[in-house]
Amino acid sequence: MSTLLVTGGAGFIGSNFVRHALANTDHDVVVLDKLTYAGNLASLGGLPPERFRFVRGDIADAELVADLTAALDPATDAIVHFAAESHNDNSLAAPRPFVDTNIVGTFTLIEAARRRDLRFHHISTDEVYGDLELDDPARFTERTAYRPSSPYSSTKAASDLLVAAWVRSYGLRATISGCSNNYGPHQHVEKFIPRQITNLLRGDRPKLYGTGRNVRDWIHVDDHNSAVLAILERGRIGETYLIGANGERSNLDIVETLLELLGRPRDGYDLVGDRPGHDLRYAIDATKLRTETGWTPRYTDLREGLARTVDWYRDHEDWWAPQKAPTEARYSEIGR
Ligand code: NAD
Ligand code: TDX
Repeated sequence: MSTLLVTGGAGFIGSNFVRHALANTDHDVVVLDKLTYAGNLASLGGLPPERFRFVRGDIADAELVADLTAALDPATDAIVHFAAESHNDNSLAAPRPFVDTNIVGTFTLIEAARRRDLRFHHISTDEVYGDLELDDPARFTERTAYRPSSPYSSTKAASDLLVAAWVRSYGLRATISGCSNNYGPHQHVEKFIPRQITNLLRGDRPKLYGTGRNVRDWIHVDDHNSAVLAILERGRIGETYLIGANGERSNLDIVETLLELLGRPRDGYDLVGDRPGHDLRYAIDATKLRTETGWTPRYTDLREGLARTVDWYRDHEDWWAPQKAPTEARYSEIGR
């Protein structure tokens, strides 16, 4: 491959992917991003202009998408599709943009990809499978039935089904990956870990939904992105691969670790109201990805990964400070 068209490349995972791909492969990168509240050009600063181009626009804009894909070579190039409305709490408050971007946007891209027979990789999430009981020995696999809970996860599930149908009916050369919860630099402060880190850095208290017992399976964003490259290079067309790094922790555990890393008392958090429909536990079995592609995660020490993430937010207040007040204003409107 020589050029990757990366949608959502100004967001958290997409911007880390662009850096990762430019540093670790020979691909050039074109980013298509609408720059919603979640997109930030500052996350793409300092990239080599001879290998990187930014285009502001909507993935649901069929004309723009046709223009950009006309420039791609089906023999060598690919679309890597990260763009989405990604936050569950926002989806509960206002679901419409999730339908427009996650469903209609994905439809627009796969229509363009099939017309030009372009290789397509669709980024999805473990949330399409709903949740697990805390004591369930099972983890999600590629064969788990879809059972999404929120407007966010149901629109991601719908987009997965569109891609799978385009593979079967039109021969679209696509793969799908479903990853667990990511953490790392450049994540918007609306999300759990950066919200708590930035609260602590400003002298405020972390906010835990419900009782804090919900479990998420954490993976460093660079491990997610190395897995995406492994799937692009070695994944089988038509297949789904789950990405996870055995990082299950309760939300309370994460908050206690952050409090300790920042030298605050272990009980220095607030319990706030719960998220409606709040998924209890996610857990990924990544055996298929590991055996078929040989991928392994690099960040296996979550405490160490969190410590580095705290350092990043401490050193980059200029990046996150403008997001903080509007984000907390949205949370106070919903009482969390
Ligand atoms: P994010 O919200 O940080 O970034 C999304 C990006 O997409 C932003 O730059 C935004 O401007 C852009 N965008 C939104 N609507 C657009 C549109 N209509 N056209 C063009 N660009 C648009 O999201 P993220 O956390 O980086 O997630 C990226 C992808 O990974 C999503 O598909 C998400 O479902 C998936 N995912 C995320 C996680 C996680 O833990 N964050 C885990 C698994 C999967
Ligand atoms: O302030 C908070 N307090 C809290 O207890 C926030 C923002 C969240 N939470 C809880 C809710 C969840 O149990 O923390 C957990 C993680 O919350 P989010 O960061 O909102 O992530 P989640 O809802 O698990 O979804 C994430 O992982 C899967 C991403 O946002 C999705 O894009 C991805 O698909």
